Amino acid sequence: MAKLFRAVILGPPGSGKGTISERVASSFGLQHLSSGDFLRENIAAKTEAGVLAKTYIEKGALVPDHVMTRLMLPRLVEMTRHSWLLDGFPRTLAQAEALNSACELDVVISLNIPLETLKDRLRHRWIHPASGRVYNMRFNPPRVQGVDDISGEPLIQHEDDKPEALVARLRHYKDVAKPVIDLYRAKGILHMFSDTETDRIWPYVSSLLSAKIPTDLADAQRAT
Ligand code: G5P
Repeated sequence: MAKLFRAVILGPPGSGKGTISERVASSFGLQHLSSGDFLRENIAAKTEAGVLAKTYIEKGALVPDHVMTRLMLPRLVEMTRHSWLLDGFPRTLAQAEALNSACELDVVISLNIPLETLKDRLRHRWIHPASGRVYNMRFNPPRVQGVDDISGEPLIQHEDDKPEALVARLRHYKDVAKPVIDLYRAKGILHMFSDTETDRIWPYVSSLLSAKIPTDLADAQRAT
């Protein structure tokens, strides 16, 4: 069997992790595993972890490490036969160490986006809660202000995209991300990309992955 490929994408809230991950999934066939999506599924299903996580997310705070590792690691065990890109986990050194003990990573992509760009993007992000469709009032606006294009239902802002929570998230991100970035740099698997636009970062991410992912694996992943 071809060697599997495991990657992580790091970056502050609004840095484009989700957008780039979707492109990686469709171009290279990796499974996109998003800790934020996973948390939102648990919140919607009112699981014990979801109910607990909601109180942190609404404040713009990180969900405690023991809750995150208990949610994420079993999910990765289910994926032992797949190549994946992990988006949003690990966020802290404790999470990175837990991930280390569970699997070996091939590549870590780190997005380095100016603070003003992040604030601007997230302030304008609205979602349709039932479908998870995401709009950006500047980048990707709905046809009618405040209303989902398909269902006609109202759009809402994530609690953690509102101004009070947003500033707390961005400030905290830098402090907790530094030791994680240092760890992966020391392992020699960190690749950092700096720009204000996802479309300008994407070609570099794409060529990195083209060089790192074996061709037979990329073909096999697309076929599954
Ligand atoms: P999430 O869901 O992981 P965040 O806060 O890390 O959420 P977010 O906000 O989803 O990340 P992103 O994935 O980095 O951002 O970026 P994105 O969604 O692709 O893009 C952001 C916006 O910018 C979108 O509207 C997009 O259309 C737009 N955009 C993208 N590129 C461009 C561009 O080039 N130009 C412009 N103009 N716009 C662009 O986590 C949510 C919460 O869950 C908890 C935390 O509380 C977190 O806050 N959580 C964890 N807690 C502890 N440990 C963990 N591991 C956790 N994981 C999640």
